[in-house]
Amino acid sequence: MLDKTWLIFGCNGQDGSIMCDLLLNKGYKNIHGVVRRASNFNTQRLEHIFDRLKLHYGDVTDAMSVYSIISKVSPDYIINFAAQSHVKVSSELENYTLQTNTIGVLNILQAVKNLNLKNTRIYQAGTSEEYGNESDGIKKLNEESKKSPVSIYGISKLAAENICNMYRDAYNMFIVTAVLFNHESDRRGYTFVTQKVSNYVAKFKKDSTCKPLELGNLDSKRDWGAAEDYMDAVYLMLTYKQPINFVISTGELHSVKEFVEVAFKQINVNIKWQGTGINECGVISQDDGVDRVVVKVNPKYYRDLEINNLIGDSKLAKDLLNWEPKITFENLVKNMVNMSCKKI
Ligand code: NAP
Ligand code: G4F
Repeated sequence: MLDKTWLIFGCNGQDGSIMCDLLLNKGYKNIHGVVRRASNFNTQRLEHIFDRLKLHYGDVTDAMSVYSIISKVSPDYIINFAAQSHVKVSSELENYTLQTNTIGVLNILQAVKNLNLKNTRIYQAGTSEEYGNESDGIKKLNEESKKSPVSIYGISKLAAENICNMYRDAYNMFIVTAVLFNHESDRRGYTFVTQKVSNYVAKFKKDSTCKPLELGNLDSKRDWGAAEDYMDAVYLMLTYKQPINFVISTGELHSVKEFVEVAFKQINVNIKWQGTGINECGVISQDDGVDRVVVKVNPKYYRDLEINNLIGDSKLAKDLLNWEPKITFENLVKNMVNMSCKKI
């Protein structure tokens, strides 16, 4: 088992780097990763394990490079984490998002099919963003729920999922497209809301006179889990006896405001909310009795179409994989803030 070869597209991102750690900790030795050439170092998340990985330059939009890497490595497992993964950015980089997130996957599948790698198992990173506004906050979304994406990102991922399902059925390939809900860690990119807030709280702790944090929709709610738990689920799904598109989530819903409150609580700061809409702000009480604004709304962070509630039901993963999240929401926020404080 431990002699199996893994190939991870997007290995230097949040999930890719955590997956590399997980596989190394399990004792796998043949772990290949694909990174894009950049004008500066882009492998910071892999620094601690750099010498234990076999890295290749590549880009999922470049079919030739994808084919040539897969042909050279002949992997037992392929994980495709490569994506333009930012929902808001997908409204500005529409074609690019579809090229990377949809055609990129097709390039991987075509290579595996054309190379006749019949035993290669493939994981494609699906997302709760594919559902769009199908939950009212009460209804938990599962494997059967309708998908009606409201962003180019969601559309690109749903198209990728459909292509994967078609390849799985038509060519009898082992392909899993799991639908993972939001998952976070101290390796999260700085423009996602959880890391943006955690990083700000750490800055505020160091210098409480810093400018207020600017956020978009404070009322949207997400089912935030810990990336480490979710990578355990990816491993279980890929090594399960059959390919099933599981939903991976915590089943808990929290608002952006709540995330902010819990994050500030880690440094013993109590946030109160005042105003409404774009005038809403998070304030702290000061000794002189005057409230000070530390969080305010900047509409530039609003989405064209927002998903108000995203909450999942992972009963199937619990029943078949015995997977359950271990890290609570409070501990996730605490870990992210603590790590941000250490980095600053
Ligand atoms: P991430 O941190 O943004 O990582 C994305 C990775 O893809 C990075 O390594 C990035 O490399 C690489 N990449 C981007 N475009 C590429 C291209 N054209 N060719 C090759 N590599 C490319 O995202 P993540 O949070 O780890 O998420 C991993 C995957 O899961 C993504 O597909 C994401 O859409 C999906 N997903 C994430 C979540 C979540 O909450 N985190 C939930 C559901 C699904 P660079 O560093 O060069 O940009
Ligand atoms: O952190 P976010 O940008 O994550 P989002 O859009 O839910 O997408 C993440 O999760 C998806 C799974 O559902 C992944 F597929 C995707 O790749 C990515 O990892 O935003 C979360 C919420 C949104 O409702 C957003 O409108 O936070 C709200 N928000 C409020 N202020 C903000 C901000 N989001 C960002 N990025 N920046 C803000 O200032």
